[in-house]
Amino acid sequence: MKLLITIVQDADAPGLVRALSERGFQSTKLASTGGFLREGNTTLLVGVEDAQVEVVQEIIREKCRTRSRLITPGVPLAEAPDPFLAQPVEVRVGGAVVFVLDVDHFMKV
Ligand code: 2BA
Repeated sequence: MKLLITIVQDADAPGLVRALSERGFQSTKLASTGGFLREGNTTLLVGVEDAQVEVVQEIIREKCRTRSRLITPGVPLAEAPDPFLAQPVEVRVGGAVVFVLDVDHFMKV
């Protein structure tokens, strides 16, 4: 069995959870925050049999889009050593970041 720790953008999470559920995959949704943008994102825990990992990854690919975010470095213009440092910078986020972990043991009581 594998555990897919899947970090997605909040906007993609409802559609992904629905699509997984429709295909019979259970998931647990956690509210999380990205360390770089410090914005909310969603972490899904999905436990699946080894043979199903590819299927789940394909659903994730279908449902999660890459988006661009513009961030402005937090240096006041007057204090910036170079005016270009204060220009907004484009950051591409997602579609999804997926960690696939081996599960030693799984039980439901
Ligand atoms: P954030 O940490 O908020 O990062 C958002 C996006 O900012 C990243 O998108 C990446 O394009 C960019 N970024 C991150 N760190 C950067 C840096 N030091 N310099 C320049 N650009 C940087 P994604 O790579 O798609 O990641 C989306 C979210 O997935 C991340 O949100 C974070 O919550 C999570 N994530 C990504 N890689 C991870 C990892 N190795 N371990 C744990 N979480 C990770």
